[in-house]
Amino acid sequence: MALDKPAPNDLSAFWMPFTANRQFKANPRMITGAKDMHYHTSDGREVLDAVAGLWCCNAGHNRPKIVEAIQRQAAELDYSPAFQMGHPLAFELATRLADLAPEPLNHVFYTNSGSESVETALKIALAYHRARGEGSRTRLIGREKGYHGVNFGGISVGGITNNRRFFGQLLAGVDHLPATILPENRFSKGQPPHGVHLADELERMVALHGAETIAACIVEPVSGSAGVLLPPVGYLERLRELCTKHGILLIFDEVITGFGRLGASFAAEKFGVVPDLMTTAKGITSGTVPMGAVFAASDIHDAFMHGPEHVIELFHGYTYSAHPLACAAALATLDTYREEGLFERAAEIAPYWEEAIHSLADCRNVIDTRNLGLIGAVELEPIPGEPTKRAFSAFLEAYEKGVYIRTTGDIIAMSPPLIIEKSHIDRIVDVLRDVLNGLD
Ligand code: PXG
Ligand code: PLP
Repeated sequence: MALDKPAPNDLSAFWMPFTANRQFKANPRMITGAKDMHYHTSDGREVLDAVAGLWCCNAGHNRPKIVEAIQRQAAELDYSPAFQMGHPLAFELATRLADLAPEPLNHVFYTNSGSESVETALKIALAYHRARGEGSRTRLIGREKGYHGVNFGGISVGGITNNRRFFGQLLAGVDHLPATILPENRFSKGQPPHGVHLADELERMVALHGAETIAACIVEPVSGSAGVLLPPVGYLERLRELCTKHGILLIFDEVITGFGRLGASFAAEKFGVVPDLMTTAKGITSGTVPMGAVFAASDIHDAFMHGPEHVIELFHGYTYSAHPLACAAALATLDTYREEGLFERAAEIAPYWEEAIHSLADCRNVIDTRNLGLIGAVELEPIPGEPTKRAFSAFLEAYEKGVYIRTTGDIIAMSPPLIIEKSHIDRIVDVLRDVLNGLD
């Protein structure tokens, strides 16, 4: 039981990621266990997980089939190289993943995180054009407020100011589309109606730089980290159209939207818009073992399969690409998703989730509510001169009341495990209403 595990009394050595270290260590929130929809804390409480960890534990926590697969694999084959060597699970998993993805995304390159998936996709895009004799295509287009992980390529195409401003010049030759934020879309249910024209900004970039200099355009189909920014109706279709017209590769960063989050295997399936490259991570193993995967369309993969057969086609890869534990976890995760019909379940419960999120619209300081699939956001009016403080207070209060939410700026973001029940949704909303109406 959680209480049997004492909290450590020296917290100083661990430099925590994306955390106010001094504030946390003065008043730590220590998680010691988890099961299904809940975390267990060191002070013996159960906390309802409204975020699926960090948008990743889509099957819920400590699911038996996944746990057993990891345990079994650790005892059978702990590690094997993926450079010039192989192990069967890696191939089995790639086939399963390719079957899950829309045509023609038939090839899978393994990584260990979303950040690595993004670097991999950007490098494949650049090398692809070069392999086809279009080496002048070196520019990358991202989007303001986009999140593509924390490595140099990812923060260069990303558009979250604090993730960029401290780290120098970043990659050269990057431009950004505008974020899909329009005041007239406030309180929209599902995809907002206005803003397809924002995709036309890509035409301006083509006019400015010349299509022959642009390699790829990367967007999150629904952006998560910046606070749940949704694609207006028709927007992704328009981006696809323009990329095709100008020979620009379209990359969907599906690190969050992949594996059922929107009630479909991928956002590409949900929206019926297929990119040339698709980056994934998180839900691929339901967060249990670090893993990512980049899906490539057949023509992209095939463009590399020329030249002498003894020569490496792509000079890229990670020590832990196709790690056996990750492959075993991913296969068991895909089994769990399929056997429990979790993507369909997410789609079925999404209308209830939508109503629940929007029922918070009349709470104190709420300036927007938005949702899609099993993602929801509640945006608060910032306290003048103290941005982020109001939402962070809501996070602390909700945690005390037994619900874990996530905040970015003054936006509360939620993305629960796909096993969520209506009673859990009711509890999240009741606690949030209480918290919001009790805050200054
Ligand atoms: N792309 C997207 C679209 C992401 O959401 C990454 C890349 C990077 O993945 P890794 O595995 O390197 O973290 C992400 C990750 C949050 C939050 O609450 C979001 C992410 C990670 C941690 C917290 O907003 N997204
Ligand atoms: N740094 C050094 C010194 C290495 O030898 C390696 C891999 O061999 C790396 C970094 C890259 O590590 P990884 O393959 O886990 O990304």
